[in-house]
Amino acid sequence: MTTAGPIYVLNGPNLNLLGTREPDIYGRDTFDDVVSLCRTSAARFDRSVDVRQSNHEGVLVDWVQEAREHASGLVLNPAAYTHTSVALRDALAMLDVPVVEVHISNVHAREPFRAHSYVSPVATGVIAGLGVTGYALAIDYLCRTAR
Ligand code: CA2
Repeated sequence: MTTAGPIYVLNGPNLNLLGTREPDIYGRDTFDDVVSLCRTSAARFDRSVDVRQSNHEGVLVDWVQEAREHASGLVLNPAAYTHTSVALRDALAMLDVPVVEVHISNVHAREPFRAHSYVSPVATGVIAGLGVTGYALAIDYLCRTAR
């Protein structure tokens, strides 16, 4: 029997600052709290996560390419690159594993430019507006479905 690969949890620009401002939109949890939440969620299924954050589009593209080889599933909060990045979308389109796009805030209830995502059409599913709980739900889904 082979062991399932880790679930990659990739986060885009500024999410390292989570919990330091705009608590009305993003809540009070810090990025470290998100890392702990992801680990706990996966551990329930005896699975592991690899949680990363970058402010750089090319780094995120590199990690998505790496996920093709090593991950059993991907949780992605592309942050602002959601609304701008064709490069990220193209990298995701080459993935064979399931991808869950997560947004802490409800992007459809905010400025109109946040309603469009380059990522959603190539994602398996999308969670938005449930706070950081969205990460736990995405990991729960991937643990139940992705091997
Ligand atoms: O709601 C989300 O998770 C977003 O992906 C967050 C992005 C935003 O550009 C998207 O439209 C929606 C922004 C991330 C900013 O990160 C923070 C930095 C400091 C405090 C709180 C959040």
